[in-house]
Amino acid sequence: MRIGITCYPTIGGSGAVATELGLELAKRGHEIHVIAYASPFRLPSFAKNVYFHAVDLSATYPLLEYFPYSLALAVKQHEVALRERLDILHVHYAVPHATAGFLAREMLGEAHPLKLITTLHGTDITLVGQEKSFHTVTKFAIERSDAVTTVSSYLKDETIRAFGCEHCSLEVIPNFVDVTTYTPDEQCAHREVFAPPGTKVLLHMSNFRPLKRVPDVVRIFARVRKEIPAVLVLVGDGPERGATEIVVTELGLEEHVRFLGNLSVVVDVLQAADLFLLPSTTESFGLGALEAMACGVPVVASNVGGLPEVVVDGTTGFLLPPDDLEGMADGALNLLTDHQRWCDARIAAVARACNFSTDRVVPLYESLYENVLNR
Ligand code: GMT
Repeated sequence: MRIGITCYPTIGGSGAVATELGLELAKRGHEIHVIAYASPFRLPSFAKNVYFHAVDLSATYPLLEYFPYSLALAVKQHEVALRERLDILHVHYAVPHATAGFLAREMLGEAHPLKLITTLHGTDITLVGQEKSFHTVTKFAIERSDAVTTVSSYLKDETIRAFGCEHCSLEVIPNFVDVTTYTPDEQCAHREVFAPPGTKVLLHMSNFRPLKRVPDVVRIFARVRKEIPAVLVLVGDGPERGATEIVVTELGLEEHVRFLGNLSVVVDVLQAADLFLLPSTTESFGLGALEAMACGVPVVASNVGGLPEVVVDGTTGFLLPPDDLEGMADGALNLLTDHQRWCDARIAAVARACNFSTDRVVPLYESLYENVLNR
């Protein structure tokens, strides 16, 4: 199949999933055309069967105080679909990608029947899509997609609750992880970069948006550090970086918290960790938690959204109410001070991650594409 993929190129779960899906489909012989305003952060410089097309954002005119990204995207999607004879256009994150995709498909008309698939990822449904400025057009574009997927059952229910979507069939296709790359590494050489022997490594990875509650990650870590030697490694960057640095200073933890910033390859850092922290207020799936689990890292997280579909409370880690920082610190200590319990959680985490392996999940997308094309 010839498949167009649109996503945000910036660091974030939806761009990661879209790119990994494209790369995996390309390995399976499909031709992939990534259409985005910059090359996605997980796209390597060259991959067989993968082509990148940049959306042209260069137009300037005094009247265009706010650049119409959606229109520029629709034009590029239309152009690429026509030239590359795409069968499928698969857009990730509904706002505004589903609307642009709808426009591109309508512009092509019946002479070139392009199928539009929309994958809903999270705040496109739970926050941004519900904004007054976006709600009706997002609902319209979801309903007019040829197929819609959500990354968890929670997100499917939330889509129906917030948008109705009486006329669309929503299929849950969970996020996935390459369990041949994301594996535990018992001899991880990176560990000693972060922590001397006998010191535990706690890790958080996100785009530091307020809903990720990164300052609270530091507060949980502070409680853990009162009991055992530990360091906190923070991967990512974003609006809450400054607030997080302030909390680190207030708690006198400068020596024990490492900010690594944005990384395009995270597996070796995950392999160095003993525990992954994710106290988000909302999380439709939690891709970072899944990638950590595949590397044998137990997770302590909030019991919100789709996280219970990924992390098994009491087995692969602990899930607690988002405000229960004390409970999360206790959960972390419970695992980090009992070696047998931590080993059991590590094994269970790896086994759980295998349920979301690339080999299991990517064929679900291929089947969906085939069904849509045969309708
Ligand atoms: O929806 C977002 O906030 C953005 C998106 C992203 O691009 O990072 O994150 C969502 O999609 C990820 C991939 O499907 C999920 O793992 C995240 O849980 C989800 N984020 C939220 O629901 C907050």
